[in-house]
Amino acid sequence: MSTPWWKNAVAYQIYPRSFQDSNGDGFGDVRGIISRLDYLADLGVDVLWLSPIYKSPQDDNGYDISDYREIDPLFGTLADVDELIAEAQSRGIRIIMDLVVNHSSDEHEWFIESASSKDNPKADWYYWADAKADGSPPNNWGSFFSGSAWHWHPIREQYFLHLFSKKQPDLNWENPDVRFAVYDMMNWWLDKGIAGFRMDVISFISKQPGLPDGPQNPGEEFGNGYLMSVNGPRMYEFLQEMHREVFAHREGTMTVGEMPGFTPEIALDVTDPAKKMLDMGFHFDHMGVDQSGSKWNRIPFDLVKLKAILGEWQEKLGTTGWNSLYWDNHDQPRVLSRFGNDHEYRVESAKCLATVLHMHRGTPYIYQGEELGMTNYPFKDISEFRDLETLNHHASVKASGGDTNQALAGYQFFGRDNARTPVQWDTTAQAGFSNAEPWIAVNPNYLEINAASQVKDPNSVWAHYKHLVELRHND
Ligand code: ISL
Repeated sequence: MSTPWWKNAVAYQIYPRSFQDSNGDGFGDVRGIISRLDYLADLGVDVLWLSPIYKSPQDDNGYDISDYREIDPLFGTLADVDELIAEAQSRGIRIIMDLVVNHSSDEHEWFIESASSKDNPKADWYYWADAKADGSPPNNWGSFFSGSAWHWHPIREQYFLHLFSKKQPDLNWENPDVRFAVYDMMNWWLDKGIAGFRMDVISFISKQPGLPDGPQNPGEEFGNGYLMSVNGPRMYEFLQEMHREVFAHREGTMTVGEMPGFTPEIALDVTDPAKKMLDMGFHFDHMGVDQSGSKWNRIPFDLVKLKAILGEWQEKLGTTGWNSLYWDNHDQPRVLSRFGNDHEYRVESAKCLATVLHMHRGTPYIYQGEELGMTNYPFKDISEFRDLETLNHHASVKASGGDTNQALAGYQFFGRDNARTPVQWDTTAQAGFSNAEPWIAVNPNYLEINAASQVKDPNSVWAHYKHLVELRHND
């Protein structure tokens, strides 16, 4: 078998709402991406992963999808996407879409029907359960976005499960109708000419049968629903079925799972081509080296530990499996501010981190702005944050009388909004991102850090990334 194209490729993640605004509404959009394709071709990247642009109430910035076959008007139209695919292709660039099918939006017609009664045709497309005798939720799981993972639905008079926000009900993958509706939609997108998918929290699609309580620490309000829903007993089966129904009869596709709970052992199975699941997956091991307990609790960065983790993944996946390599994405703070020095050694840190990542075996991912050495945002106040994870957490700390100042320090360093500020294109107003006020503020350091100055500077962070991309191609 010939080597798949993605083994010599570099991927670039676009978070569309913060990439480039073309219509002056303060949100990035598909036509904005089209207008920057020459920049991406110049950088040399081979494949673009687009964070979700489907129709969505935008509760979680598009990770809550109400129609998988429509584009949200915020981002454009299906015709714009067709044009993007064609324009990218003419520059030798492929597109992969974000596939968010562990959950949908509560405004998806599937959920609306499912919620309408206990005996409609889609009654068990989601996880529904009666209240306990005292009216409390069916189990002790907490949501990743604060509060219980269960929400009471007044029409159906039952609780539904949501591992993420209450506007992101979990789809019931035990039901084959759900799975085949998803495969059908995936085939529809691939027929349109996209190259594949990044699969959101795909390691959560198989839950522990019976949804048992998770272990609960004394004094904690909720039990650990994560352990009861990650890497469940049917995960391999579902991924293999998906492979058979969607990818087996196609050439040249690419799949990357976002895999909380991924271990090198599981990854070796999942990415072994002979096992026909996924091409690669994102693990989180290296993202935990400066956290302890909760994601907001910072401990000193441990370089030795980081090296050990990266080394272990290289060794254990060996020549059978395949790694996804990343530092930044839309859920992580900027790596430069996190593991590097984002002031006097900003350029050196950015180049060093880039070199380390791109010299590993696997497919490297560049997150928008990483190639410019963009940094965390100097957030001062909770009012500057937009992310529901941060806002929900803040509300729950406040409600329980906790220390909101201490919590703010966590958001300043680890908050996802750090990576979601607009791309800094040039020194004009709003860094060239938009001619309106953006949905989230531009980092004030855009006068110093921007694409326009770096593309013409042979010693810039951008030039360094371009070299690394070239090296990968000449490998
Ligand atoms: O950033 C996190 C919360 O602390 C991660 O745990 C994140 O929620 C997890 O990586 C799953 O992320 C994906 O699914 C979420 C969405 O909010 C993220 O943006 C997405 O990447 C729910 O769809």
